[in-house]
Amino acid sequence: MFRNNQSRVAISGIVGAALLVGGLAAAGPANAAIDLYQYKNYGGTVYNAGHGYKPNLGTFDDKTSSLKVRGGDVATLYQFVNYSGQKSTKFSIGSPDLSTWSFPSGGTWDNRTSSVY
Ligand SMILES: [Ca+2]
Repeated sequence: MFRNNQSRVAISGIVGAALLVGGLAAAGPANAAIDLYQYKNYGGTVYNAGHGYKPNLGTFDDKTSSLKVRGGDVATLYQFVNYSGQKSTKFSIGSPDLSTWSFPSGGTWDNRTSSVY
């Protein structure tokens, strides 16, 4: 009986610590996430952009062709790094095909994204 109580206390302590760490790490709602995809219809390589705040996509620069936005996050795409250049509409669900979103200076948003907020 004593042993059972001891392990119960230990387990609830671990769960409490994990919840605290998760709360501190998350900048948005739990399970919220922005995923960028290399091809339309969420195909090819995926780049997990977390909650956004990605000023430089590195090797994924100008590669995004579709995106998913989950759990209450909102994603704005930018033409250049550091949230500069043209910016997209605010995507709250995402888009299966960025070639259907026209770019202000001509063409589309396909393969144009360099940063995500
Ligand atoms: Ca770009």
